[in-house]
Amino acid sequence: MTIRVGVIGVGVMGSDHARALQHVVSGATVSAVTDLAADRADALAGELGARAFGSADELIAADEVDAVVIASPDHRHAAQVMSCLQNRKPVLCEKPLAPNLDDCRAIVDAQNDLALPHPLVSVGFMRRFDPGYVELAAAVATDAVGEALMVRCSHRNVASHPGGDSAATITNTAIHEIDVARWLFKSEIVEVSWHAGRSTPNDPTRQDPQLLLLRNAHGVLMVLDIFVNARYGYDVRCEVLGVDGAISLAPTPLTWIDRALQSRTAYPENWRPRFAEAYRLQSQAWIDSLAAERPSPLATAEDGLAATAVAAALIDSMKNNGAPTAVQH
Ligand code: ISE
Repeated sequence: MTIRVGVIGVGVMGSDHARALQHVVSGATVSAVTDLAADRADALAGELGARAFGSADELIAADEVDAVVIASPDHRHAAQVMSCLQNRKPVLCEKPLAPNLDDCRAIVDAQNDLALPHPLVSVGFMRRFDPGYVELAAAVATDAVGEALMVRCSHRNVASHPGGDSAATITNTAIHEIDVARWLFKSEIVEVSWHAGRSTPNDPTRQDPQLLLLRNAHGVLMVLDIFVNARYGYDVRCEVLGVDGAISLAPTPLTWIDRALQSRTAYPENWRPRFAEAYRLQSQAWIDSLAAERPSPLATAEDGLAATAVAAALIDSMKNNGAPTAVQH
C-alpha cells in the first residue's frame, strides 16, 4: 500500500520532506501540498504531480491524503495537529510540537481521548535517527565509557531565522538538544538554568549565544552552548563524559584538503546536509510503520510535550536572571 502524504508548509523543510517522500522514501507518494504562499505550493505541486490545496484544513480532510507532514511555522503546528486528530490522519509534525506548553498538553489530551489503537502524532526530532546519535545512544545504554556523568553540547547555526527572539532560540533550536538529553538517558529533565555572556552584534533581536544547563532525574548534567549566529558554519557537537572515558559525535566532513602547507575541511552551511540521512531514515521509518499499521517509532506527542515543558522552564529561568528552575511536567 502506497501512503499518500499531504505536506503543509513547503518552504525549505517542507519541500525537502516532499521531494524525499516522492523520490527517496519507498512506499510513499506526495498527493497534496499547501502553503500560505500559494505560488510556492503551485510550483511544487506541478513539480511533483500533486494537488495544491488552498488551506491546511482542506488538505487534511482530503480523501487523497492518508497522512500529513506539518512543516509550517512553529506557531501554526498546534491547530494543524488538532485538525489531523479530528480527521483521524496520522501526522508527522516538525519540531517543536508547539512552542506553547498549553497547546502541547491539549494535543496529548485530545489524542488520548481518541483512544485509538496507535497514536496518530509523531514529532520530527530527527536526531534520534542520525547514525552518529544512534551510536552515541548505544554507547550510553551499554556504559561504554562507564556510567554517564555529564554531557557537553554545542549547537551553532551560521545565521538565525528572521523574526525570532531569545525564546525562539530555545523553543525552535535548542529543542533538539532538549530531546536528545531525554532520549539519550531515558530520563526526564528536572531542573534547568539559563545563562548568557556578551551577545553578538549580528542579531539585535536576541541574546546570542546562550548557555543552557539541564539536569536529569539521575543527576546527569547537560551543558549546551547555543549560538545561532556563529557565522563560521553549521556545527553540532555532543560529548558524553563517563566514569571511564568519553564519547563524542565524530566530525562529519566528507573530505579533507591538503594543499600549500594547509590541511582543511568544510562545515555544512546548515542542518539540511548535516542531517539529510537522519531525515531520510526518520521518514522511511514513519512510512513503514503506517504501511504496516504498527505504532510509529518516532518521537511521540508526549515527547513533544516534555521537550516544550523543559523549554518553558528555560524561558522562566531566562526571565529570572538565570535562577535554577524546576521543570513542570
Ligand atoms: C531547524 O529546524 C533545525 O532542525 C536545525 O537543526 C536547527 O539548527 C535550526 O536552528 C532549526 O531551525
